[in-house]
Amino acid sequence: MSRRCPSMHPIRLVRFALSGFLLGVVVEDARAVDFHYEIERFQIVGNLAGNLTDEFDDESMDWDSPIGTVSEFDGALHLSSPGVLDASAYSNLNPDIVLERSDVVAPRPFVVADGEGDFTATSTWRSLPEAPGGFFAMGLLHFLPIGVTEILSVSISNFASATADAFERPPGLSMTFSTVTFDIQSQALLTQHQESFELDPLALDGTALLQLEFDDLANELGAGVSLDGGSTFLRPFAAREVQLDAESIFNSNRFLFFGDPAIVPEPSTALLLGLGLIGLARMRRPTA
Ligand SMILES: [Ca+2]
Ligand SMILES: [Ca+2]
Ligand SMILES: [Ca+2]
Repeated sequence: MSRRCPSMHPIRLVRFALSGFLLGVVVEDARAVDFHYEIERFQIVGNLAGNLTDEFDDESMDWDSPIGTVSEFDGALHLSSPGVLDASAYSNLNPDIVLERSDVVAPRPFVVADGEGDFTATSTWRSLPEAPGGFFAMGLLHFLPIGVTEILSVSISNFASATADAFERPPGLSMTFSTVTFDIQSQALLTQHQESFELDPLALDGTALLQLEFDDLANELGAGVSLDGGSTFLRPFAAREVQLDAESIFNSNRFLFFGDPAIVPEPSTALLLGLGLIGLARMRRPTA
């Protein structure tokens, strides 16, 4: 355990580990968007959980470390605006990316661990994200040695062209299997590996199921998306090797839910903004 971060108190390490991806740097920005994602249920079958479901039907938001706007009512967990504006999460991928985040961590009973058997984790979302920057995801956080945290996630995005370019993903509706690592202390994004697959809007019935499947023997995680209420799953990506912790050390092996629409100015907006700033600079010059 001490190899991970010998000088830090476990509680602080938890906070660092989660905040690295959940908080980032809060920025003032006028580009906030309206969004509202609803999770109908979350279920894990296998591993430590056995067969555990949260239907979100007790009107009590009892999940952990919420940021932005997270609430429970009407039989669902809601991730909605206003979120926390975050310009740092992908700043080394593209400095134009600002996320508006409403995120939350699944509570303790949903913890998993290496060596405890296969599992399938499935979340059911009531609607799909809307353009220009719609994005939601289910992820699994665990530690790598030497102060690095890794999150594997499956997501659905609906990006207009500028946002899609910034993320290096296809525009429109797509599913992405992503692995990111970040430094626990500095919270800097270290690596990102993502594969995306375009979704056919005609195939949708309005709901989306996100799934992560763990093969304990092979130590591999697979990602799937269902657009027909769970009858069939799209699994266009190869499973990825993952070395989960053998126990949940300092809150590792936790499931995370992200409602993080991305805000990237379209070129016309950026151009107008640029022209406006030039105009402002010229106006101010005589008095400077
Ligand atoms: Ca429900
Ligand atoms: Ca509840
Ligand atoms: Ca294993």
